[in-house]
Amino acid sequence: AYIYEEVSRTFSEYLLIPNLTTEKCTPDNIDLSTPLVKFKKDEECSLKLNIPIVSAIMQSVSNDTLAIALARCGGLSFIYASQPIESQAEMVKRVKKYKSGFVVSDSNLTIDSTLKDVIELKNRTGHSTIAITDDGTASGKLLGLVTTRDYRISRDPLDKKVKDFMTPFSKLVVGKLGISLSEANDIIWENKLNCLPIVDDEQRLHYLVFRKDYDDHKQNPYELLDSNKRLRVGAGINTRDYKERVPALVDAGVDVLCIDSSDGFSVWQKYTLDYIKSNYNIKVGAGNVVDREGFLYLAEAGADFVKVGIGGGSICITREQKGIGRGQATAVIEVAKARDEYFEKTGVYIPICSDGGIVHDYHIVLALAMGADFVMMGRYFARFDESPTKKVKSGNGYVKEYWGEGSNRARNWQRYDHGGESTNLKFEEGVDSYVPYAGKLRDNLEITLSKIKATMSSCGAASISELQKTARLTVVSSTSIIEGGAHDVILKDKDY
Ligand code: MZP
Repeated sequence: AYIYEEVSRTFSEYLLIPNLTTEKCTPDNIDLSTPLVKFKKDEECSLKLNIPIVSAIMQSVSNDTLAIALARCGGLSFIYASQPIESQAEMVKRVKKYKSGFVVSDSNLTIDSTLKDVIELKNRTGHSTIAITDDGTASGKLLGLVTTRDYRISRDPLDKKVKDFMTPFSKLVVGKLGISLSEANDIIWENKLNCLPIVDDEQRLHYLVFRKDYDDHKQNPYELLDSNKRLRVGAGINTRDYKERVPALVDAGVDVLCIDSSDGFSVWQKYTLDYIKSNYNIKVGAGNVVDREGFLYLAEAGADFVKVGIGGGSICITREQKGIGRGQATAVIEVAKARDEYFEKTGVYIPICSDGGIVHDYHIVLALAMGADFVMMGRYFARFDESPTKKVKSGNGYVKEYWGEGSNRARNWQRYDHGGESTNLKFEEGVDSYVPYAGKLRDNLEITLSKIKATMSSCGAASISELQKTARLTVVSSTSIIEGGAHDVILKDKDY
């Protein structure tokens, strides 16, 4: 056997050493965009992320709700593959149908509707504003709006409150009376407005049409859209039913695919890539691998990006069950080196994704500094309102369910498939667990991104590629890890 001389290390064993911080890399100047798929030297990458974060291909993480929330913040979800083809394609379609900035159009309320109908709809949808059209459809003429906000619509054009509210819009396009709700949507969309004033010929205000997502949404600068203004979405696939699954996902409008496997260094991945590349024009990532050989195999097989990581996931017991895997930091460092050499040799840059094992926000920066182009996370996202799992009361707080794809609960045997006739999960490689509930994705991600930018600023890097080139990392001793937390003080919020 070949024995590697160096120890296999994980993220917590490293720290970054600050570089000179300048005006160039203040948090406001930091660019978090990153390539998602391969591109040639001197060419623009055709598919980029606005932030270097994607969500895991897991039942307990990436459904359409989470995909919409994440794409609206600049990242991307890969809708989980361990479900029937039709339901996965439906999820993709729902993300592609979502039009950020859409005002309420599912009201089905007409002028004959009662207040009870309106209240029922408000309670059911959680929308703060309901539009009423003459025929109850989005193309009908707007007759009125019902809102719970205090800048309530007034039919009185002289109302001072409304006038004040309208002032900031005076330079922007306004809708004309008689406009349909869908026309209003288009104007809101085109002009990136949160609210559209509808006026008559004498510019007197009659209605304000709000964005559906007005409550929690100011236009997000990171929002991940393509040319037809739809959110981006990815989907996982496996090496068994790809001949049926891929066409359905492509028809549904998926932007990018990823072969999902716990061990991607296999001929099954090559066969899957061969088939997709000769029949479809869609980008597809492959993995997971943890070394140079695995990366080169998938690169040669045509992968558009390569995912790195075996056994580091929070719910993963692959290392205990099968004895395979590698410390995530060591795996990323080696694969990134192979990726850079491959780029030197061929002029083709293949992005790599560090998948699993991110415990602290700063681990994301470590992964990027070590050469990853983006990270994939499961546990992180499972904690949020938007993940598909149950929120359960625990003590004084809440937890959310989070289970691995290799657990008996998910039974995703295709992810752990070694070929042959067997179509069963023979033994578990993942656990069923809880994670602490953390609220809305957007609020948490904002904090994470601020931390990433603060760290990059300290490292003197204004972009991810600059961080990859200039970062300096050091291995830490176990005693210096203790020094890194609060120590030798009595914390005020602890009971003694
Ligand atoms: P984490 O973010 O929870 O640490 O790790 C998520 C990653 O763990 C996933 O993207 C996937 O690669 C991996 N995973 C998912 N299910 C299992 C399992 O059941 C697993 N063993 O290892």
